[in-house]
Amino acid sequence: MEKLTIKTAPIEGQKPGTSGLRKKTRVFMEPHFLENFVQSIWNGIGGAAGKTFVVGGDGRYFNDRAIQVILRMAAASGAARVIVGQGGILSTPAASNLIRKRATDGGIILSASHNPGGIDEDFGIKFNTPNGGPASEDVTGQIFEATTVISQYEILEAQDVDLGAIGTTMLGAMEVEVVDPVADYAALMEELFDFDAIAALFAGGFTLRFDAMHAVTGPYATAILEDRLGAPKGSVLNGVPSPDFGGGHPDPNPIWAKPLVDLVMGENAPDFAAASDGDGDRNMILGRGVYVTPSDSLAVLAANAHLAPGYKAGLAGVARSMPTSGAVDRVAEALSIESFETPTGWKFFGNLLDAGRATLCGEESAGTGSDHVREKDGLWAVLLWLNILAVTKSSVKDLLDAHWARFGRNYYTRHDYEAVENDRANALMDGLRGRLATLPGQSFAAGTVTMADEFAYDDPVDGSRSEGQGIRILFEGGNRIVFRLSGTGTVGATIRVYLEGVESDPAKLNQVAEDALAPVIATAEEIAGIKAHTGRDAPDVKT
Ligand code: VG1
Ligand code: CO
Repeated sequence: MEKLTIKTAPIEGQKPGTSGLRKKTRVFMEPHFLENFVQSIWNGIGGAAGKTFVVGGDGRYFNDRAIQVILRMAAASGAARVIVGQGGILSTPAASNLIRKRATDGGIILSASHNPGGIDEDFGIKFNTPNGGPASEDVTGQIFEATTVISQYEILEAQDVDLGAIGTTMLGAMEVEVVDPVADYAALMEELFDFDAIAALFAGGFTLRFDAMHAVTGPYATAILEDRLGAPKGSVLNGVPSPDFGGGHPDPNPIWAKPLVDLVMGENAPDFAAASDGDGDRNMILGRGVYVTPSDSLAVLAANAHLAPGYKAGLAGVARSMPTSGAVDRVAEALSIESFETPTGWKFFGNLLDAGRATLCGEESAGTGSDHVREKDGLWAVLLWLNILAVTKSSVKDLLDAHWARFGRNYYTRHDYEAVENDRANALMDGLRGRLATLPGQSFAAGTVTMADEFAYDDPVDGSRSEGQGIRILFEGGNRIVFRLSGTGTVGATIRVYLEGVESDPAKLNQVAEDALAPVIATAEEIAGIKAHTGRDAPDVKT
C-alpha cells in the first residue's frame, strides 16, 4: 500500500458553524473538498500520528464513501487505531460515549443532523475532542486556519475496508476496529435508568410510538425500547436508516414529524410519543393530546431527574442556550442550584459539564442531555421521561400541568425564515443592532423594553469570550424576543425569531402558544420589520 502526497490548495468556505462544517453533498464530493478538511483537522490538532479516533455517521448519502477516505487519510498520517461503528453507523451521542469510554484522542462525526440527506441535499463533518464533545471555538478556529494554508494532504492507496463485520483489521500500519454501534450506548443507558420500572410500565399496557424518521436512532430505539424494555414490536416507527431519510427532513418538530403529532392528538393516541433527528441527538416529546416544547421538557426533566437512578444524588447545576426559555431557570432557583445561559450550540456546555458545574443541559431546538456524554442525546431524553413517568405513574399531560401550576408557564414559539438572501438577513440584523441603544424605555404591545443587547458569553470555566451570539430584547413582565442567524444552514441565511412570554395566572396556563404570544409576535415584526426585509408574509417553520 502506497502513501500518496497530493498537492492541493485552500478551498474557500471551510469554516465550521454551530455544529461542524455543513454543505451541499455535491460540494463535499468535489475534488479535494473532504480531503482538505480532514487533513486540516489533523493539522489543526497537532497531527494524527500515534492517535486513536472514533469515526461514524448517521448513514446519510456519502457517509460510506467519506468514511473510507477518512480511514485512508488517518492511516497515511500515522494514526494508530480508528474505531468505527459497523456499517459506518454511529449516532452522535453513541460516538461521544465511545470517544470517552475508550479514552481516545477524539472523533469525527459525519452528519448534517436534521438537514435532509441525498446527493442534492446536505452533508456535514464535525470533530469532537477527547472529552467526547464538539470541538471548542478555539479548536475549530485552528482547524479553519489550517484550511486556509493547506498545500497538500496524505492518503493511502488501498482497497475499501470492510465495515460490515465486527472485528479488527489492518489498513497499512493502522488498526481499524469495527464495533457494534449500539452495545456500549445501550449499556450506558441501563446504568442511568431503572429499566425494570420502565419494562413494568410497558408490561402494564403503557403505549409508546417512537419515530426514528428513517434516521440513525432506528437500530438504537429498536434494541433498547423493543428488545430490552419490551415495548411491543411496531412501537418504533421508520426504524430502518435510509441514505435520504425516506425523502424527508429528519427534524423532530411539529412540522416534519407531523404524522406523529397528529397521532397523539387523535383518537387512538399512545400514552407517550417521541421522535429523534438524523444523528440521534435531538428529541421531541409528546403525550396523549399534548406536545411538550423542548424548553418545557428541559424544565420538567430538571425538576424530576432525581427519580432516575443515575441522577438520584441531584443535579449540580443546569445550563440552557440563551434562546431557550427561562422555564428551567425557575426550577434551578427552587432547587437552589446554579443555572447558566450559554450561546447556541452544544460545544458551549462542554466546559460546564467537564467542571461538574452543570449536570443537565438543553436547547430550545429539541436538544437535551446530561454529563453522561458530551453531546445532546435524543434517546436518553426519551428514557429519562419514561423513567419519570414510571415512578410518578402520571400522564405526560398531568405532569406538565402540575409543573406549570408550580413554576408558572413560559409560552414559547420559534419562527424561522429560511433561505433568505444573505444581504437581506444581514440588513435585518444590522437594523436591529442600530436600534439596541434606543429601545430601552420604549413601549410596544409586548410591554416596555427593559433591556436590549447582543448576547456575549464569558465562559466561567476557561474565561474565553464569545461575541455576536444573538440579539435579545427583554420586556417588563418577562416577555422576550431573540433574533439570530442560523449557523447550520447550507443555502442563504435562516433568520430565527425566538418568542417567549411568562404566565403564572392559574386561569391562563392552557392557551395555545401562538395566541398567548400574539402581542410578542406583533412586536417582533414592529421592531425588526421582518416582512419588509425578507419579502415574506409568514415564517417557513414554526416550532
Ligand atoms: C441549530 C440549533 C442549535 C443546535 C444546532 C446543532 O443551530 O438552533 O440549538 O445546537 O442546530 O444541532 P443553528 O445555528 O442552525 O440555530 V444538530 O442536532 O444539527 O447537531
Ligand atoms: Co442532530
